[in-house]
Amino acid sequence: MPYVNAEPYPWPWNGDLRPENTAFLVIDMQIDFCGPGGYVDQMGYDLSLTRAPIEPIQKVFEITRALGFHVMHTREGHRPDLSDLPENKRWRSRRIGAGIGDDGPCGRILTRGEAGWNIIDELAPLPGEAIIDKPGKGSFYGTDLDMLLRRKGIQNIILAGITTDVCVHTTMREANDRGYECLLLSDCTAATDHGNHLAALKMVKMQGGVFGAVAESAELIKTLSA
Ligand code: C5J
Repeated sequence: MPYVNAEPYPWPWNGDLRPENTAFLVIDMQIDFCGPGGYVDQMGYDLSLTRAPIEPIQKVFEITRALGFHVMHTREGHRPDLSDLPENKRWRSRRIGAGIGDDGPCGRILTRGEAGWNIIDELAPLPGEAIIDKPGKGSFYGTDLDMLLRRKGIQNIILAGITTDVCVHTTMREANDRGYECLLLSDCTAATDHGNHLAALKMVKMQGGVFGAVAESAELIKTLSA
């Protein structure tokens, strides 16, 4: 497969892009982040921003699933007894009116098993696709993601989901440090502030691609369709 037309370099660095060695990792597309009554809505942010990646991600699902790429999903959330919730994280969320573990319109906010914690129906995982439950922003901390990726022989990670500047960026940075070759799909990710989204994309592209590369999903689809 040829390279994806990405910035700041054609991706992946070595041209070795195959379904067997590449994961499409979709981060935190949960009701809590892009559904009415969820965590992001309770904080008062504009849901149209975090819902914008839904359709582009659906299109990438179509082709990656058809070609047999590894498709993986993450969910941010805490145990019902909140034993994995740092006190300061809870305190800060309560301060902004969306206390993690507190009752909200979609059940207890960011709590495993509650309605708001589910991945939205539009992007529901298919049977056999790995789901990583994470207590933090990064997808590696406190999870078995790295073990799954290594066992599957994955070298490349294509990232999507929300939010660009928080969970997606933390995951991309950690993946990059672990030696994975990362591509962030600019229209398949979004932030609660559009300026932060743009800044997060720009950060990836500094220093020759300090965390990997960035491309629009149409460029990936073009490469995979060739
Ligand atoms: C946040 C996330 N923003 N999925 N979580 O708290 O980015």
